[in-house]
Amino acid sequence: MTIDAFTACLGFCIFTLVVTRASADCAGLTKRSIDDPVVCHEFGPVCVDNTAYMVYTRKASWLDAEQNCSSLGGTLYVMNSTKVDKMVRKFIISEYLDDLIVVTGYWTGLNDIDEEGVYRWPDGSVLESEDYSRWARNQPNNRKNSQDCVQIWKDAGYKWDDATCTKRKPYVCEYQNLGGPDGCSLYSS
Ligand SMILES: [Ca+2]
Ligand SMILES: [Ca+2]
Repeated sequence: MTIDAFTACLGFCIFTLVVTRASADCAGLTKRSIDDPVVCHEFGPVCVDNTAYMVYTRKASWLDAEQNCSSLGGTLYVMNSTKVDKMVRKFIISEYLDDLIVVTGYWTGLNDIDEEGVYRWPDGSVLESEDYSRWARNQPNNRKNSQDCVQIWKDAGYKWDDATCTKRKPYVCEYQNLGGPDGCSLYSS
């Protein structure tokens, strides 16, 4: 086995482990449509640059969602580039996930829990003004002084919106360093 093959296998195996753990009740990684029975609450993966993204439609508070992602070896979603933001958005739309559940939006990892107005990713890094962002119109607005967790908001074309962290929403987890593009071939649209 060449080094490359080994590396590819290693990435694949880790990836398979993560996804298998995440999808224990699921029929597989095949593309789903509105005609499928709703037996599965995990959808994906979508892969971008060594990171796999999975959508979980079982609703949870932001904190529970982050803990669920962590327990699977990941974190809540970091949509820090146009490419990633667009890919995940397209996946949600193409899988008709909004038709499977009543949804206003999906939790992401971005939050200003620690300090109002300072948005941080799960690793603690700050969203700076020059960084990629895609806020919905007039957002973030910290409505009623109680919005610290960021969703991708369905009614705003999945642009970003700060929302109340205790609200239960579906969410997106990400799993990093999966060993290259091999993992991505598991999902084919
Ligand atoms: Ca806030
Ligand atoms: Ca808001």
